[in-house]
Amino acid sequence: MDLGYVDSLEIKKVAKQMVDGGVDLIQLRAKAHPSAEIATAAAELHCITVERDVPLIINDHPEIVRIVSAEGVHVGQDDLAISEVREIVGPDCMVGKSTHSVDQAIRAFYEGADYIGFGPIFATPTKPDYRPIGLDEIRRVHEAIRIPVFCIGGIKLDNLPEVLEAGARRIVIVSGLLQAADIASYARSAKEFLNRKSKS
Ligand code: TZP
Ligand code: MG
Repeated sequence: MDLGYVDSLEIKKVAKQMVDGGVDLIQLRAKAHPSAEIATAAAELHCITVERDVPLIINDHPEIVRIVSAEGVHVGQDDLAISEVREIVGPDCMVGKSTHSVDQAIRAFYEGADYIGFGPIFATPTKPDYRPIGLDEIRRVHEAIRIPVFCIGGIKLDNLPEVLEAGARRIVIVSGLLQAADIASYARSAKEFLNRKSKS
């Protein structure tokens, strides 16, 4: 749920469409909003996600995680260390980290991250200043660490088969989902691909 793509007034509606489509987890990402506004968005979102047992992860703001009792927090390479974040959010909260190479992924694993984001796999307007990792590193990162890896960046329904073929097991879609004409059916189609892949 990136507030660069979704108007604050639409958060609840979009969240419902996401969970209806079978999204397993929602992260709230808001790079250009004041933290009071992000806290309000987080509280609204959490009302929807708890009802459907979908974990809510807050990007960048461990203090908001505490306010709304979200299930997780996500930090980047330039943010607080995992141990510092855990001091704020407590032991029961998931802490994830963005990584942009296999080396960073290994470091996040040893730093104690519960999961990592790994990307951008492809170039993406959502995170424009990063060099794409490409598909070849996906298998390598899964061999290197034993925590969940969420492949992210430029992933859409049409390139999902090749991302899964490259070894991805969990994927994040931001603009592809949020700009879809029908968010629920877009998510449903992505889940079908993933479910089919996990059975094969
Ligand atoms: N981290 C790595 S790529 C990315 C983030 C937050 C953006 C993903 O967005 P999109 O629109 O699915 O490419
Ligand atoms: Mg950050």
